[in-house]
Amino acid sequence: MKTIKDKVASLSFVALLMALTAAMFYTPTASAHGEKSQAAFMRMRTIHWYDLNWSKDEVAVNETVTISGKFHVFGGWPESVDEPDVSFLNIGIPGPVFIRAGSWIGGQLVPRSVALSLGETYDFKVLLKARRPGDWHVHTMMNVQGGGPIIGPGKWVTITGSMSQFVNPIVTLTGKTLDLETYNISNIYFWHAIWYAVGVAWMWYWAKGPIFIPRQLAVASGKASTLISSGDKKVGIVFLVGTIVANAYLMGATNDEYPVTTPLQAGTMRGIIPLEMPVPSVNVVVDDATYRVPGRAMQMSLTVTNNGDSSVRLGEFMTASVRFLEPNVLEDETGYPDDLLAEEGLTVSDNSPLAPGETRSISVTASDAAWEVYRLADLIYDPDSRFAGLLFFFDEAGNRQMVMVDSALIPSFI
Ligand SMILES: [Cu+2]
Repeated sequence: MKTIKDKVASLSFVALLMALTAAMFYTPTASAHGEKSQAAFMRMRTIHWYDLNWSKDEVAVNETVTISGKFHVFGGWPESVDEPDVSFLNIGIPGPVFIRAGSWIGGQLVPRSVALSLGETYDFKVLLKARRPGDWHVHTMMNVQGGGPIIGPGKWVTITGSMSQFVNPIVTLTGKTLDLETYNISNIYFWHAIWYAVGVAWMWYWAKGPIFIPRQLAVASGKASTLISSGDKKVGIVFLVGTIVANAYLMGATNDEYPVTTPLQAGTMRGIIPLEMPVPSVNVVVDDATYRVPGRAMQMSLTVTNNGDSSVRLGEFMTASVRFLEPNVLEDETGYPDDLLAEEGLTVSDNSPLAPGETRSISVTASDAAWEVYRLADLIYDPDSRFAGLLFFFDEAGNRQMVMVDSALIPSFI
């Protein structure tokens, strides 16, 4: 005989299972991506994103935004992160608020993973189509197998309009036009509901009787075999045979209706062509680098030699997507995200033009709240406390040279 307690126990068990299953369908909206919590060395010593451009700040549903720019794959890639042999150019957004209509590296379409080479620089472009209205933080991102997602800078983009207006038409290889956004959606709901119901029926059948304690007692007293009746066995067979038959029949029916299918394409694309970068005529040696914790400033002593034929000045230091500018040399006109831009963040002890053939020792200070806000200062607690970044020099004609720096960073707490 079933007691009230047993009934309550089994009902709550079923309710718990249903709640757990339903929870899998619940995906709340997130507006940030934890970009600040990614280890500082990951952002400083892996992929350096620069020259970025988000084509628009505001778009209507169905309109497109292009994100383009360059990334430098740091030659001193950390040992604790797998090398970018299998990398996927992605976009960091909170769910499918945009769809990716296409992405390119070095002018080549890259719908799948690519192999990147350390020390090389690539240009890239991602075409996005707006889907869900709202304010979204849109980041560049590189997914590296064995390394995780490596996040680039994010910029707020507003999507206006209504999601119900969103369309995603494609032409299949057999010449049919269909809208991927709504294609067969009722069919998908129908079959999810059917199998959900079958699953719940299965759970309900086994949880309806007395569970836990009566069964535990039966097992403990050696009567475990009495727990499963011949009726239970029949029900089990009906579920098993029914599921196999239904699957076989439905698979056959689907194959008849859609005779031509191709699998999702995977694999790694090799031979992506990097940008041909001129050998820099400016040579930089990092003599030492310290981070002053109270001042939120990094100070580098550099020995700079100009081997070119035009005098140069230092205009920018960029690390982990934070740009420190020397305001006398460079002003940002690209609309780079404010929180990642230290417009007057770079101070150089002597930034008068460095003549061709001249060598000078300079002290360069990169200071901004971003060191703390973006948790880059956490670097000083790493067992391999190094920083890396890009220095940009400008000659008289405004030509730019990019020089990579990489050095140990010693913290100073006073
Ligand atoms: Cu973000």
